[in-house]
Amino acid sequence: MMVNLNETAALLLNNDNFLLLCHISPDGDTVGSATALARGLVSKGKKVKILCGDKFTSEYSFMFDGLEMSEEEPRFIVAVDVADPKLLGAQYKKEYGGRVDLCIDHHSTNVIYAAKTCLEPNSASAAEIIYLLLEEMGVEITPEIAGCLYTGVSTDTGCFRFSNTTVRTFQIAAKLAEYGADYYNINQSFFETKTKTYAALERLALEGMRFYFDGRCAVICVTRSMYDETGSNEAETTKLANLPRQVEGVKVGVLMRELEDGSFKCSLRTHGEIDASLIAAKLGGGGHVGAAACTIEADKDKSTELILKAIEPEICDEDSALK
Ligand SMILES: [Mn+2]
Repeated sequence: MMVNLNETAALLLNNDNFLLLCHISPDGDTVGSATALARGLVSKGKKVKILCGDKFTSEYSFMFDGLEMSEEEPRFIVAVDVADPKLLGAQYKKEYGGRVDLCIDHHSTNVIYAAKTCLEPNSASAAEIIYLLLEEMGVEITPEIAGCLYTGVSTDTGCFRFSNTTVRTFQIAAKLAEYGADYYNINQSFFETKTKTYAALERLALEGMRFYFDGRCAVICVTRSMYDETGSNEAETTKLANLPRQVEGVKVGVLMRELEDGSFKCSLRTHGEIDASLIAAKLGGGGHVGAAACTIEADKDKSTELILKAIEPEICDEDSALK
């Protein structure tokens, strides 16, 4: 059943012992949304625990500062920014996938798996929805909550550069700054500072960038051996996803990264005129117009072939008539 903000706020206020679930390969939006919601619920006297199928990296740790996690058995399960139960990871999918009480999300590809779903596909981030929800619940927005939400809002929009950014995004960001979000340090941490290992991985990945379809598609590929070579790790690769699209003339940017089992996760980025989620959906994935992902269970060559085949009709559609 679909629920609006009002109904969602009432649901949260009328329940207790919450478990908030984040998606695997956690990003600023899923973590920022979960921690902000957790803080809001705690301020209303509720007990809350947050879980994620993958470990949270250290750049997110400030969002958990001073946030007390409940040890109680969860009674109300909320997934935030999770479009599909498989994004909970194998263990939590098995444990909780079939009994999520409420899903708060902004992915148009949400498979509607929760008992109740609060979905706003035009929202640039889940954090924007959480902000409106906390206001609806009468939660006082502290500087800590504002910082968590600003992290979600800024990271899902690439610091307000992506095509999903709206007037409302700026309005909410301004509100969050007013409420005391430490936007300078958050921007520095997520958009300026690179670890040495990431810088090495980026150099290696860019060296291997390949272009297809007259330069309209750029692909970079990260293999497991690159982690050994650079000391980097999978968590650091998320930032690479935006790089291929930065090249002039590129309409679809692809990051392929090899997973532990040898399959390839493909992250797609477009400028919004080509629907990345349509391409990802052909291979069992999903996401947004400007950013989507899928996992291909094949080796590097076969995975590249399959992703290019999925991209070709979308990228060649309008221009092929001109040739
Ligand atoms: Mn998101």
